[in-house]
Amino acid sequence: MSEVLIVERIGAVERLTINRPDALNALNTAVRAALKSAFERITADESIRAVILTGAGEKAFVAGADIKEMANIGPREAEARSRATKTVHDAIARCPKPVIAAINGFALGGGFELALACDIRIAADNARLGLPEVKLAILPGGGGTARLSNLVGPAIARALCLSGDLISAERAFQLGIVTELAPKELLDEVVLKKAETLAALSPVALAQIKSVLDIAANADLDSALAAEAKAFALCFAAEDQKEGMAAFIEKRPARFTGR
Ligand code: DAK
Repeated sequence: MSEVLIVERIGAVERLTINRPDALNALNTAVRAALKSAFERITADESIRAVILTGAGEKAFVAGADIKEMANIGPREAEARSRATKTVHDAIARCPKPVIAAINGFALGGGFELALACDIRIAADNARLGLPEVKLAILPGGGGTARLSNLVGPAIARALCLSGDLISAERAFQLGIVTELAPKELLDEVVLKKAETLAALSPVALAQIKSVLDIAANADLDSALAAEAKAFALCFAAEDQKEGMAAFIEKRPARFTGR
């Protein structure tokens, strides 16, 4: 059996490719487990400074949770899957390195939710995104309702969740769901360039920014601002801050070490 997750290292960037192209990379138990352990490993590996998540083949990023695996389960099993899905999303959120979703085709249901758990979404111009769960008489149970509402506001989130309609990459870009579009054949190149740019930044600053953005998304303004002030101060305890500012003053590129 071929591996469900292809792992590649390109300098300080790790690319994870979900590899079930015959099932449009649908998320089954094996893929979820592989993703969780990959992100735990990446979190602990200082040499990895940015991550790309994408799908194998020409057609899909991820076309959702595996419907065939899910068709006959009961509520208990559904709850267990819900927990398993959350652990994957938590592993991405807790990973202190930036994670870019390279959306190379359909990003539907659990696949859209997986992309929403990433930090940055870049899509091929022919990609299609949506939450079609309602058409299967279920709901976006992997954070789709909440994360999408946070991202685009309740009106658009309601329209997408309740209709199950798919949207084009262009529409997703207009809505701010994806931040960049690339011609399909250039997507890998564009995403790798972005990942390499992020990988050259300070891991200390990136980790603090991720953590503070997460707090800002979930806390009241005072708590978020307090967390931001603490994280700002923490950056000044790191060598990277000295290096970044010295490099600016000396008009040279900075060499960040994460110390
Ligand atoms: N699961 C399993 N197999 C899938 C699949 C999926 N989600 N999507 C596609 N495939 C399979 C097809 O069955 C087909 O397999 P064979 O028949 O060749 O064996 C193969 O991939 C190619 O698909 P098509 O022949 O359908 O390709 P088309 O180009 O005609 O259509 C499509 C592409 C993406 C429009 C279509 O495949 C499609 O509508 N797929 C289903 C999309 C969908 O409904 N996705 C949402 C699934 S539900 C949870 C968290 C999350 C979730 C649930 C719970 N908890 C935390 C509890 C998420 C739920 C979902 O994502």
